Amino acid sequence: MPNFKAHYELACQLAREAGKLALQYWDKLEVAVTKEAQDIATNADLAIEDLLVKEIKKVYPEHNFLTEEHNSLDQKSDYTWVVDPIDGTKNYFRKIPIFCVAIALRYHGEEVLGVVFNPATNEFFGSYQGGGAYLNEQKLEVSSENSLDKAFLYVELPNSTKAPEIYAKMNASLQKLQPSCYKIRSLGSAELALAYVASGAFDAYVDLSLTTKDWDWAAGAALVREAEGVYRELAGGIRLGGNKKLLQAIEEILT
Ligand code: LIP
Repeated sequence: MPNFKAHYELACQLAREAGKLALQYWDKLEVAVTKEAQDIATNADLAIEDLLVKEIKKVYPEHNFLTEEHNSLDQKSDYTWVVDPIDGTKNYFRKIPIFCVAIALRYHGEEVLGVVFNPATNEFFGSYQGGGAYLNEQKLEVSSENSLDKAFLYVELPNSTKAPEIYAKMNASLQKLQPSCYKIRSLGSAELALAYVASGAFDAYVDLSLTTKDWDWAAGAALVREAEGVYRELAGGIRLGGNKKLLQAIEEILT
């Protein structure tokens, strides 16, 4: 397995530059693209993604890219950069400081590096395989809570334009989960939520939306795994992150 430290250092430097740009754009935001009825990209999303991809390409011109906006590129490389310039755009657009720049690297399909940076709070989460997971200078480990009835859960909910079958499944899962745990929260940034699972702030992540894309979770999955946790997908498409025992309890409730 190669060493990913140099890739990680590049990702950290670029995430900081991207974060600076996100704050600079905050006073001159415009909706640049309306994707589906409730899905937007701002001028900042586009500019930040362009910056990240351009700078990574300078160092790794042969790598693949999987990005939220318009820079995906398959060059049949073993390496794929997964980039969400701003995860939580709807929060960002409304000046709610719960959003992040998210950069992940996959090697042969496995997430080996994850950086999640919220420039509004200066929380910088980073990890690469074998290097530990950190929030700023603090080393991270997922929560050791394994009783579901005491667990503080992040639940990812779908956008409101999705198919009714998705609501039916989500409602059925919520009806089982809510009375079984301590408390449920949803913040509007899956990447940031997974970073908070890596830090132990949330005991587990439960994605009931069935609609998150790779760039919504790849960096967070790397962080959770490097913080001694597990990130995985259940057969029906629900995605979970947290410690192994708690995830087992959640899986039992949901299946
Ligand atoms: C969001 C996703 C995010 C998820 C939110 C929402 P936005 O879209 O990117 O990962 O947690 O619920 O769907 O706000 O970035 O357009």
